[in-house]
Formats: sequence, C-alpha cells, structure tokens
Amino acid sequence: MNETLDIPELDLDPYAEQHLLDPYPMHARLREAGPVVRLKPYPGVVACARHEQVHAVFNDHATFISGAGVGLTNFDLETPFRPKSLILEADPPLHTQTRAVLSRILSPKAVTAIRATFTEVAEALVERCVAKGSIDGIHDLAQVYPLKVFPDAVGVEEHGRENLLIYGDMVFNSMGPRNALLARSAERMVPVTEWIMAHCRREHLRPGAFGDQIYQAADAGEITHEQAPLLVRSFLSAGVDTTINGIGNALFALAHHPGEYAKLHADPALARPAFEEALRWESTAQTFYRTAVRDCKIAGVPVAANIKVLCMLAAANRDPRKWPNPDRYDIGRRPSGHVAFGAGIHGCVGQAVARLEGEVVLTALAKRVRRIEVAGPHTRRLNNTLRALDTLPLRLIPA
Ligand code: 8QM
Repeated sequence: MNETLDIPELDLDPYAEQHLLDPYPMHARLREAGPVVRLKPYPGVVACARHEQVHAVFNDHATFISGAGVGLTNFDLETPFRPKSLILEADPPLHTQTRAVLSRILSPKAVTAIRATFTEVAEALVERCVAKGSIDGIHDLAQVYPLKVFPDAVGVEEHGRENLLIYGDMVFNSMGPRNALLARSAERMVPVTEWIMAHCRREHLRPGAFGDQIYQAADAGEITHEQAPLLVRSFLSAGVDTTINGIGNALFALAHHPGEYAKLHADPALARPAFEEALRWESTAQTFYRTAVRDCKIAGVPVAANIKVLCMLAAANRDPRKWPNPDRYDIGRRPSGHVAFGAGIHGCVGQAVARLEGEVVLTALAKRVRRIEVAGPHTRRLNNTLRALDTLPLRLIPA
C-alpha cells in the first residue's frame, strides 16, 4: 500500500506564472485541501500551507533537515548551483558553530551600533525622494537603501554592488524548479560569480566591518579560514534582496492602504509594527523546503524519508486558523508568531538588521510624507522564492 495515496493531491504548479503573480488564491486552495498536500507536478514533494504545520516542521530540525537544500532540489541527488551555504544549508553540529558566529556579529549590540548611521541614510534618502515628488518606490527607495547600508556594514566597496541584485535573484530562483526564471538568472549570473567570490575575501572587506569580523572569528579558531569566505557570502546572499523586497512590499502595502498610512503618519512610532505586518501580509521569502530524513508524520499524515517538504510561509502567514481577517493589512495588529523570518534554529539570524532597516525607512517616511499615492500600475519581478516588485510608481505628498 502506498501511504501517500491518503494525502490530497492538487494538480497545481506553485511556480506557474499565474501563481507567482498572485499566489493568494492558490494558498487558500492548499490550506483548505488539508494540513499536508501533494502536488501533481512534483511527486517527491509534500506541501504545508497552514501555520501550525509550517511552524511544526521548522521546529523539528532533527527530522526535517536543511543540509539537503532548502529548495526543491535534493542536494543528496543533484549538485547545488553553488557550494552549499554553511548556515542555511547545514544541520547541527556544523550549523550550530557557524550560526554562533553570525549571531554574535548580528547581535542586538551590533545593531544598536549601526542604528544612527542607518537612520541618517534613511532620512537623507527619503528627503531626496520627497524632493522628487514622483518616485519609483523600488528603484528610488527600496533598492537604493539596503544596497547602501548593508554592504557598507559588511564592508563591501561601492563599485559593482548592482551585482548583488543579480546574485540575489539567482540564489532565490535556484530554490525552485529548473524553469525559465532560473535559466534567465543563471545566464545573467555568468559575469557576476567572480565578483561575488572576490568580495568574500578578506582583502576586499573593510577592516572591522561584519565581513572582516568573520575572519576575526577564524583567527580566534571558532571557524576555519576556509569557511570564512562562504560565511561572508551568506551576508551577501541573504542580506540584500530580502530587505529590498521587504521594504518594497511595505511601500506597496502602505500605498494601497491610505487609512493605515494615515495612522502611521499620525504616529511614526508605528513604523515597526507597520513593517512587521507587511512581512506577514506579503512575506518576502514565500517558501522554503526541508527534507524528511526518516519516515515520519506531519499532522498524523505519513511522510516518507527523503520527501521534500514545501513550507509555504506566505500561506501560513495568512492562515485564517491563526489570524483574524488574515488578508487585511492592519498596522494595529501585533503579528507576532508570523513565520516570514522562518522559525526554530534556522530562524533568520539577521532579522534585527532587517527590522532596523524597515523601521528607520518607514519612520523617515512617516515624519516627512503626509500621503503616499499610487501613481500608476506596478510591475512584478517574478522569482521562484521571493515576492518581489520591479516597479512601483508613487507620489509622495510632503507633510
Ligand atoms: C535566505 O547563503 C546563505 O547562507 C543564505 C541564502 C539565503 C537565505 C539565507 C541564507 C533566507 C534569506
């Protein structure tokens, strides 16, 4: 008897253009079909779209491992497109060691130390946007800000930073199937790989910055010198495209909810919850996979060893079992428990930096801008993992 026959199967490809453009109807279908669902186009996968199961899978890292990749590809069967990340695509005990180093570099104390600079840059950038009046929310704000502050903090030079956008697109496309999106990214990546690798090396990193601190940890014997460049690479992989789209999606949410923006303008201290709610409402990273290491159960449903478990963070973050009026963007909500940063031992190690960026950008806007108007149709940048915008025409009405 094939036990997987008990699991509802949907003939649906989450990576089809229609679902990447508007994933929410698909999320509802997946949640309603059951706690664990099979997808006809991907026989080696089961999907969880409800909050309870996504949370449970993330919190059982011994059964649902990351070392075989957190995308669709099983790294035990196929070669990854890049050497495996020593933190994202690793399990204890390796993960425990590398995580300790990154977690210290990105500690609350470190975040406090960068706060003043991050705030100044946000205020100056918002000032320039207000002076322009009509802006593209993505190209003039959401992209510019993280691309300035984060590589500065890591210690990467200014020249060539646009390569980080091409790299980010590739990293997140590579977690999906080998579709046209991945092929296009891979093509654009060819002239960029060399630059990325070079900028992970110590001689290219500003002394004292986050990147150099990885090498200091190697000097101290906490990790090896061979591991250091790959851990710097994790900053470059995880720290740019994510925050760009977190901020871009927050601008989208606020532009489309003038009432919520009015509350933020009236009380700029709401910037942090407004950003947090945007993460719940439009989760930047829509999906991550785990790999079952043994025959096991999710919500009582049998799942066989080596099955890839698709955790749909964005669907969990709008699960009506967890959230009242889940489709409503409401900055008065306290969305704690959302899984936009994941959960468990792999929960985003940089989340304090991401929150800082979101907070200071939205605070600067709230103080300086009375109203944000949609000035034309937006366009999406389709990606196998990220919820991303390409353009977002806005008009900023000054306070
Ligand atoms: C996603 O390379 C890495 O270590 C890495 C890449 C992407 C992420 C995290 C880590 C979750 C933002």
